[in-house]
Amino acid sequence: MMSKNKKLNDWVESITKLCKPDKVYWCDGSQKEADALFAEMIKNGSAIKLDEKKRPGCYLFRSHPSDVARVEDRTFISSPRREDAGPNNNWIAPDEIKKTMLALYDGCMEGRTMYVIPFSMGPIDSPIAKIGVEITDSPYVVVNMRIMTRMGSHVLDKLGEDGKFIPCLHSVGAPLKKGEKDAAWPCAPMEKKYIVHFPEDKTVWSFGSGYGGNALLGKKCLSVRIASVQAKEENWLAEHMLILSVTSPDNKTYYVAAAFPSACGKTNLAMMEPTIPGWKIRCIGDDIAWMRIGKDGRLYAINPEAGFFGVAPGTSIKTNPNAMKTVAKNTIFTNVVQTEDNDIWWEDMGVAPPAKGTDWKGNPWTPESKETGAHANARFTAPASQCPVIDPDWEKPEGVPISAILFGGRRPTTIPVVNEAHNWVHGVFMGSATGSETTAANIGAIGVLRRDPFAMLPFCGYNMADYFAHWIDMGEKLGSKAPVIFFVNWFRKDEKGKFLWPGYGENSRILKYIVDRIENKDIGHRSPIGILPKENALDLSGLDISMDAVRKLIEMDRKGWEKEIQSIEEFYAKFGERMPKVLYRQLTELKKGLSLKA
Ligand code: SAT
Ligand code: MN
Repeated sequence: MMSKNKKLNDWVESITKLCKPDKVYWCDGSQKEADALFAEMIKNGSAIKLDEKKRPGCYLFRSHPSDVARVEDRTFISSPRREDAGPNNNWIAPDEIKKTMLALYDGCMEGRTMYVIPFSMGPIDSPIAKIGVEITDSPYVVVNMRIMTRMGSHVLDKLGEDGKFIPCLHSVGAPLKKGEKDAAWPCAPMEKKYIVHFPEDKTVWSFGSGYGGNALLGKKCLSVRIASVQAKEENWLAEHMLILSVTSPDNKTYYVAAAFPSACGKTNLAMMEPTIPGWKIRCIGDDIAWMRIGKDGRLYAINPEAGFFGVAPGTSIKTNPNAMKTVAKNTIFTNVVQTEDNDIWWEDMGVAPPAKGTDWKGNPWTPESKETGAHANARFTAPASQCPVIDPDWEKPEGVPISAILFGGRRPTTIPVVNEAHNWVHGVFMGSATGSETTAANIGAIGVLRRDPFAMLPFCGYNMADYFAHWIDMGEKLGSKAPVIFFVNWFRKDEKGKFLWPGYGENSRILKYIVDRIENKDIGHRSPIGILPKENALDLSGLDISMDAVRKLIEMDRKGWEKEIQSIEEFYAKFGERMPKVLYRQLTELKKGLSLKA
């Protein structure tokens, strides 16, 4: 098979010559094709079919122990000029890295099949959607891309003879000699892994890793890193944000987009079961939002993805009942525990652990084992359409109109549970100062505060100072139609290290407050750090929480903010002169408000 698109055919031909696969296969996206790929992967020992009665259509994979998360050290923005990648990215010159990677790609698919995956990010009929084509030698990537994107022949039809697409090249970097037995999870050693983005060519080259965001190139690579560059060029926003809808008891629906760093509970928030009576929350997306100004001047968002690639450990009936229902069937599990009766388990799943099982490394495991059974970044890949609370409008081609934008992170101190920006520029300041304790979603130290502006630090495809300027510019274009911006923090702790806020479904109380503020209810008071809830503003009915805790959650912690400002200043300094002046002015205003020396 070939496509009608000459550019695509030429590209596939040139990559075939370079990578030298045994076979080239164009994916049609059908169930039959997926079944055949799973059957093949079961045969060679890389997939395990789970119990058909307990988990219909589900499979388990175990990654190589070195290939368990995104590798930010090995991720590069290769723009012609270093300053365009900015201090927020690893940079490497395009000529140099192309030379290195062409040598790595040369013959890298020997003994393997090369798959051509045409995919659409966004509903295929959406004017906001974009087409990509991923070439990969990993059948695991194919079956994951089939869930995470709209993938298959219909995308080629849409592409036609001269449609545009974003080429994404991926190899696990493990050629097979004749007769050599394949690894269960082939990949290359760390020093040969490269995840490289070329913003000028609008293309992605990935080598050596088979995992998540390193290999499913439609996700972070295309939909955020490359798309963020396009968004700046074309006056829209490509963001690391969930999208949800909140419906009030009087049946009014509001759409909210929210940015949190990886593994801060975005998926939990996106499909939360509200605890307050009469309110409904539905999910449009859990990770990425593409937003454009619509005909009426408001900001409209689509979820470019078609599935959820969620963190398994910690997901339970209590923390995320709708995710548990979503992963009941047709789901791919990676690095979780296999139980004796061939189902899956992970830490904090809310059900008793199996007496005996097999851990994510394939070793025998019992609850007494020293190591966890599932990897901390174990994942499920599940179709969004299976989510019980998927919003009826989640595939609306024009998207949904956004009323509020939230920023948040894991902040044990200082940051209030909810804080409203005075205006758009102040909101951009808040977004730029987003920070979080690090988690297992990327390889590196865990539990230290890292500034992660807009939760985009690992995902912004260009200089972050220019990105801030782009956000300020978008605010000017949106004018009075701009969404209201809030900063939220579910992770505030007391002196003993106990969480002050119950989180999860109780976060609906904060969403209710946000909706009331959108409706201009007089329940907030101005403070130098933002508009904070008045003492009785939060609906706490039926919640067992002390007034002391509530006061702490909504206070302005002057001492804490002094430190916070210092840390933000240090962070801003990295961007030097390129930083928009209005953001420095926000810092000065804040200092004045707190009676600190400006
Ligand atoms: O590995 S992914 O980038 O897909 C998941 C995440 O880190 O958010
Ligand atoms: Mn993410």
